[in-house]
Amino acid sequence: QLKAFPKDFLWGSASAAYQIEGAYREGGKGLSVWDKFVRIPGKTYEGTNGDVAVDHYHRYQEDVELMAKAGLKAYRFSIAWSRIFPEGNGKVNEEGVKFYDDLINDLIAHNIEPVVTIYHWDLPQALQDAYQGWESRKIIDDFVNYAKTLFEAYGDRVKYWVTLNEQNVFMQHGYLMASHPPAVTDPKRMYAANHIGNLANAAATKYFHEHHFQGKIGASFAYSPNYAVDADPENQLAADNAEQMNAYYWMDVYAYGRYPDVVRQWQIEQGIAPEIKPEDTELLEDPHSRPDFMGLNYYQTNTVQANPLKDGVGLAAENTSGKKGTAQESGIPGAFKSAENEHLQKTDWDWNIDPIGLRIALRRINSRYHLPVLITENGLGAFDTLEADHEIHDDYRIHFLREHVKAIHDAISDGVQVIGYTTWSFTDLLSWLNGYRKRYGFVYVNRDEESEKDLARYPKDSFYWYKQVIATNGED
Ligand code: BGP
Repeated sequence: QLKAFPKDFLWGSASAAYQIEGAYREGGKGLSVWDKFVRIPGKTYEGTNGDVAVDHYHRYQEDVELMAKAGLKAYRFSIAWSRIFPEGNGKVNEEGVKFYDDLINDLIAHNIEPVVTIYHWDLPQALQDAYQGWESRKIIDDFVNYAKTLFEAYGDRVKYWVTLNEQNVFMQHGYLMASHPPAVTDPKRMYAANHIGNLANAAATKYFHEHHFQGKIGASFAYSPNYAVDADPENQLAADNAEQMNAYYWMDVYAYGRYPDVVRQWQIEQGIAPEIKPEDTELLEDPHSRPDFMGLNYYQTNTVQANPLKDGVGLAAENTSGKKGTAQESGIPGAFKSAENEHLQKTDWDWNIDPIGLRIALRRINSRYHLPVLITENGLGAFDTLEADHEIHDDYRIHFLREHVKAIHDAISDGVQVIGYTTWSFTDLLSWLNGYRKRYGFVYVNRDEESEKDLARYPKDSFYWYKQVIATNGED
């Protein structure tokens, strides 16, 4: 007998400020590191940027209206730090505070639970200029001050807070692969900045708990479980290395306040271990710094094999072309490297499609951390076609999501506590490095080069499918 989805399950969708809002210089907003980064030639797909994005800043009421039509129970969005503090700290920009206040009120008026991400990568450029952002411990106080401003402004209405979105992604892309700002390639700097990120995260979480705000708080992590390519113990060890380095290293510190010894040892040997002061450990291990849930962004699994020392490849590489089969090998020398998984299909961007992997991710988080899980992202990036009648027949997306909903159902039946599921994404939006043609939404946003680029919204077939899923609490 399968357990059904809980009655109050948060069926929803997600987005992030930079990817939808546009209005990058309006409403008193300061510039973020992304506003600057997208202007460096060759950094994003055909130079696309979020200056206008899907103009959610001006059209949020229309978007909330559509969410209500789909019957969404929750909507996850992020706040642009530089709308609240144009300089990152100092004077609050009341116009920015009001924008999110209006959005939150509008959501609540439509019975949609706001799930607020405090940081989804758009660091105020002023803080990067002042002290190199995440590389300075000065950011800890600024981040806590920013979070506190949000708790005080919206904490009476917001019950779910996500502190940092995908620390693993923005740190690795920013400081190892140089594909996100500040575009650095230096593992030592990456682990140092990451440790500071963990301190900022812990300090904000601690502040939230100590001041008895209502609601729950946690970070969202991009977890892609690692499989070994076969039963060869060398490859099994490689899969364990990948779990330790790419998953436990990041999630353990949220849940337990400490890094896995195996990774710490490897960092010391490589000379890239971050400095951990006694007061850091105290803060990280403080019970008030513990999250109330684990936020899970799930897209795919990785399959790995042994990686003989020095025969290494870079830490990761991505297909940003949308041409299947163009992803490069990735891995860590001596630890693991990517391998093909003959059992899995791929998206056009070479992401493995693996619904069972979601069930595995949920079970592993449950056994290792004993925390409820909020699935804060999951979805399929694809090329969609707008038909002459403004319909979009995205049966591939329905199929993808249906299989993942089944996997969540199975995990709940296994005993995992899952609070909700906010798919990526509600409307189409900007994919950081892949432009606007990699679409994820239930709602098509018309930005095609040949047409009028009017940013009109058209619900896709998947919109009506999801509406039915929500109405039947997961039966579809
Ligand atoms: C996650 C991010 C999202 C979103 C998503 C899809 O890593 O949190 O912001 O972009 O991935 O990724 P992409 O746009 O690269 O396809």
